[in-house]
Amino acid sequence: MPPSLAEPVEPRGPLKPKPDQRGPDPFTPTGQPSGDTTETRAQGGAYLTTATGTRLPDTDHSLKAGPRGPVLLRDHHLREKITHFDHERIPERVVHARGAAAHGVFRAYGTAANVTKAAFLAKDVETPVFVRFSTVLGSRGSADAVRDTRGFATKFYTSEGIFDLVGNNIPVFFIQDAIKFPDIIHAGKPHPDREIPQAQSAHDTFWDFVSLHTEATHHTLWNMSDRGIPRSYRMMEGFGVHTFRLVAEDGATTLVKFHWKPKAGVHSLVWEEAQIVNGVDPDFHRRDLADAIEAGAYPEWEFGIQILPDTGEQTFEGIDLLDPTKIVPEELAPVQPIGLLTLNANPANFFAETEQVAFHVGHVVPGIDVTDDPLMAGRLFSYLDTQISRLGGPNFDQLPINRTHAPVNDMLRDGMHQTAVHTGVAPYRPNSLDGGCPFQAPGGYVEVPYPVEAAARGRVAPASFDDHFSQPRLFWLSMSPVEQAHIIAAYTFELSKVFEQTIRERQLQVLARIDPYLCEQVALGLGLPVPEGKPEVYVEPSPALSQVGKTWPTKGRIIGIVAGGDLEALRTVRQTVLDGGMVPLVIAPTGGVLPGPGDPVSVQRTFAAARSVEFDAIVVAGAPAPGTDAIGARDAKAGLSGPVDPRVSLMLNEAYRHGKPLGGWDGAAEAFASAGIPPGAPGVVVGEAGPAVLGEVVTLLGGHRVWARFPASLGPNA
Ligand code: HDD
Repeated sequence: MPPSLAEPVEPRGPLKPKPDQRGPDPFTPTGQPSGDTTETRAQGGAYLTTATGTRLPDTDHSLKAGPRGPVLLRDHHLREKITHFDHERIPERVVHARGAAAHGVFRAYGTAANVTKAAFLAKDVETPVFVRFSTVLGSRGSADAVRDTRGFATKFYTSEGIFDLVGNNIPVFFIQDAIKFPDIIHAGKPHPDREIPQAQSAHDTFWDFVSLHTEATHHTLWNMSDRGIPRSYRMMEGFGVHTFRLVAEDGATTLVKFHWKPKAGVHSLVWEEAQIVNGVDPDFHRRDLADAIEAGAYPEWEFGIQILPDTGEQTFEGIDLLDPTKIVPEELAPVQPIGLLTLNANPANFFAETEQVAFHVGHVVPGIDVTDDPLMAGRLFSYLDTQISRLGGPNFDQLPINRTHAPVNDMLRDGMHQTAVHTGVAPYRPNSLDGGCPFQAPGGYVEVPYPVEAAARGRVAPASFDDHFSQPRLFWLSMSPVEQAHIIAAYTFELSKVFEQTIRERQLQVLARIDPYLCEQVALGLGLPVPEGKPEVYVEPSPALSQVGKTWPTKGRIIGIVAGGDLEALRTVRQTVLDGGMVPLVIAPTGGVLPGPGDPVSVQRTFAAARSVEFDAIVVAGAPAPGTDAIGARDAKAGLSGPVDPRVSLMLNEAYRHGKPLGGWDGAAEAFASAGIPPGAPGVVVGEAGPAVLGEVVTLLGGHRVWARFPASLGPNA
């Protein structure tokens, strides 16, 4: 029955959770199945109660001494309601405050079983997961599509305890030692005096720091590349960043780097598009993830490892594996797939799950160990510490989203927000009163007895950590010409927002050490002299780092269809898009259904609400209706004659400039012309009405963008 517009007057039965709102199975705080099989949502019941379950007949009026009299202090319901509201917020994460998350499942291929005894990596084992994606710098309400690193944190609820892989979409980090973390974050956050700019690096303090602290050069270069503005969380790679140590059943150890490879491909926005997105839909990535899961287009990643021998030096082909500013190129050590991650359920409650989830690098399981990377050492301290302040005490592991699926028999007791009712009298060891329980567990987690180098104590770093430029050069040389052009534009944009000229000049000196052409072009854009300096090292490029030139599945991509005269062709194209696993959105002057013969076609976007950034490709299904006045739908007129609505022209113009595939028929050419698109432009398909045009558009979409439309870098390395 369709919902009524009037306020309901009768209570209804408890609401069942939607299938995709199921959280992890309920477990008691001590890890035993709770036996709680009720499937009601909180607030699912019919009648309002206090927090302690007393039914309430009125929540709209305070208790007063008469209709015009004072409110009485004895009104417990008023005070409970307001007090609880006053305390609804918890401190946002000091970094990665803005995020979105989803539940899913990880299925292991078994291909890692020879290098690790981790039970969840054995063949065909399925493990529930919760994944939270995030930006780093912005606060909780900031926009999604800013230029920034993205967090990619995965909680595996394994049978042996929780494994948290707290990674990013960029495989290197700004700093080599955790003691520098407050410095880089203070530099990147808004200026302390006016608290601007929000969620961006285009400001003085960021560039001041990274231009002085050159170990940040590699990460900053990735941020300035297209990786800094992903198209979707679904279309990002993920990296564990550090080198980890795996332990096999026989005790043999292997060093590995963890990778997540998205099945949908690695795609990015273009900069102007990202800026428009942040105004038009600040929740772009959050919405995209939730919509895709709700539509059944489950995002998937293959989990992979680069396997590196655990030699005493902990280097590979001259690359220091303890230095988190370095990658190991895939050409030297291919990523070997070890499992598949599928995100298949949205959180039921943002606060309870996405906000309260607490990751910790120290949550590892038998078969996985950390290394002596000094960045990781500090993280092993920081994550536990931050949860205590953010979640208000040491019992955050008992929150439903953080609960392990393995039985818990710890001797941790009491503390703020303790929800377990521990039994037994002897939370100490040794004891006899509880029969000696819990006993120490044979076969439990044992840290690898890795020898510690005999050296004098000191605030020191290995000499290899001084190499800050070989890998930035490697990354630059691995980019396609169009990606290089984007990097040049990004540095030019960001540095043009820097007020202090000395900072800009200093950063140009850094760029000169990456590549002379990059430096020269940015200097040109800034109107500054090109500094002395040149790259000091020769490196081989790594083609695997480029996002351009491959073909990817188009499942889950969004096709805008501008409604035109031929409804039959529109219907066919819409259905073909759906059949291809993509999302068709019909765009028309007004909402409702399109006028015309045959089955009704619903409009998803009006001209007033549509903007190019929402679509991966656009099809103009015949001459678009001229639309309405610029304000809204009031004066909508049927009929196809008249000038193209300026909002359609703008939409096509933007989509064209952002390299999106375009197609159309019967009058579409005029619409493209009205958008300033030259006839015969690359990636603009005009032909017979129907699926043939769509087919070509979808083929182009497989390459993500029509790269030929972008001006390419013309430098000597292009
Ligand atoms: Fe961190 C959160 C990733 C270095 C201290 N970090 C946080 C999150 C991600 C990362 C994805 C968000 C987790 C979530 O969704 O809840 N961090 C990284 C990566 C790093 C890194 C890939 C380098 C390889 N982080 C790092 C250092 C420190 C921290 C060196 C401190 C010394 N990170 C934190 C934190 C946060 C955090 C303060 C904030 C909220 C939280 O932990 O739970 O502890």
